[in-house]
Amino acid sequence: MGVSLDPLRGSRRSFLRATSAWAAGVGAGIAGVRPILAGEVIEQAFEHGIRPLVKYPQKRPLIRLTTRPPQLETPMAVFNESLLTPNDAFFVRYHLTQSPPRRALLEPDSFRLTIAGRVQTPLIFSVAELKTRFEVAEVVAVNQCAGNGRGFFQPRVPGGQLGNGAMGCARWRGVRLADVLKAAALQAGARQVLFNGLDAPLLPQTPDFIKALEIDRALDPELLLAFEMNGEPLPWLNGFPLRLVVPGYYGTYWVKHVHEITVVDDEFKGFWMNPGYRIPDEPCAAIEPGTTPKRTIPITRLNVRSFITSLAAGDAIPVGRETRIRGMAFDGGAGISEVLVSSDAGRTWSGTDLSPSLGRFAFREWTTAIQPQQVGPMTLMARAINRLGESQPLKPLWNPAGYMRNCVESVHVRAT
Ligand SMILES: Nc1nc2c(c(=O)[nH]1)N[C@H]1C(S)=C(S)[C@@H](COP(=O)(O)O)O[C@H]1N2
Ligand SMILES: [Mo]
Repeated sequence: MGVSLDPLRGSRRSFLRATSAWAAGVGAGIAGVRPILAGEVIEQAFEHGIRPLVKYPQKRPLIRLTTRPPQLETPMAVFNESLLTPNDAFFVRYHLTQSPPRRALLEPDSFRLTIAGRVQTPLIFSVAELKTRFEVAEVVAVNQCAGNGRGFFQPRVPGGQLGNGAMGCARWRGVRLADVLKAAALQAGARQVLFNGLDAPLLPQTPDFIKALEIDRALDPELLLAFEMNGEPLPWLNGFPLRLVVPGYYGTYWVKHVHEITVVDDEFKGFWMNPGYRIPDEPCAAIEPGTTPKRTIPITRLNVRSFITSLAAGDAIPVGRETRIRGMAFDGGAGISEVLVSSDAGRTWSGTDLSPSLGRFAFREWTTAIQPQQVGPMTLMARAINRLGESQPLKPLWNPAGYMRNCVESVHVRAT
């Protein structure tokens, strides 16, 4: 492949040009937020929050957190563009320095998926063989990093200082993991299923990125070995040619470039399951800020979140006239039942209109109108409730890894 992962070695013209396919999705009467250009910087709303916008292969300029491995965040304005996050704007998260795997390892001639361990028939497939051997299925689902919003934690916590752009919603298409496991025939006593991708650590002492799912979860027909995202092959940086899709679970389980599936009869203790990606075994995974949890468990399901997407901090809206606003909400699969909006910093709340659902794992659009009565600053908030009656706390919760932020977010605008 002639593409370089170093943006400065990439095409200078595309590096400098605005690449936004803006405005297409900005619906009737709802204002948009301005597009973002490569070479600019943005500032996240926390200390040390200045980030460059950088263009990577198959991506438009995104918010760069780290270079090795590449970690890119989606600018919030993208979530106002369409409910399905475009592939070229979808966030990128890797742990290991040798990421993404070299393109040559991923091409049809070399890439194979193996299924081994506690199975009666170990199997090996190319992606083309998976497509012909198994039924193809689809799901619209949110992939969100456990650490999305970590940069807002107070007191601050170590780890990638992310704003809220480490999330996205896409239509994933692939074969069911359950069908593939059944074809391999599990042995009695199978307890967990491990997933390994082709990315590798640079140093031998760095643990490889391997994730484990309990056998019942792995056999859930919702889970896919996906080869397509929004009708296209997966982008290189999002797992080409095959990734695990675990609807309702945090992104850490959505192993990219997955090439080894291993069934085991005990509990896997690898670094990325323990001590990595664990939350306090407490309601809402929350403990007293600055303290250490007594007991931890692996992180699993997304909690309820919602965002205002049509307005950004500092925007002006007219007094005495209706402004239509919108945003989206999601949860771990119960489904959103209601989204409330406040335009007075949380003193009073009113309902919004929910657009038709794309499925219980998807971003759900909401819209409403607000009408400022007087000139001055306004704090807008959205708060979602799911079908289980779960909602979002008004004040942020805390845990030492900076996971699962889901408090009500504020957008500070001016009525003029
Ligand atoms: N092979 C591999 N898969 C991986 C990771 C990784 O480091 N290597 N990171 C995981 C984490 S923590 C997240 S949040 C998601 C991010 O998916 P994306 O990069 O497609 O947005 O990928 C997951 N799958
Ligand atoms: Mo993540």
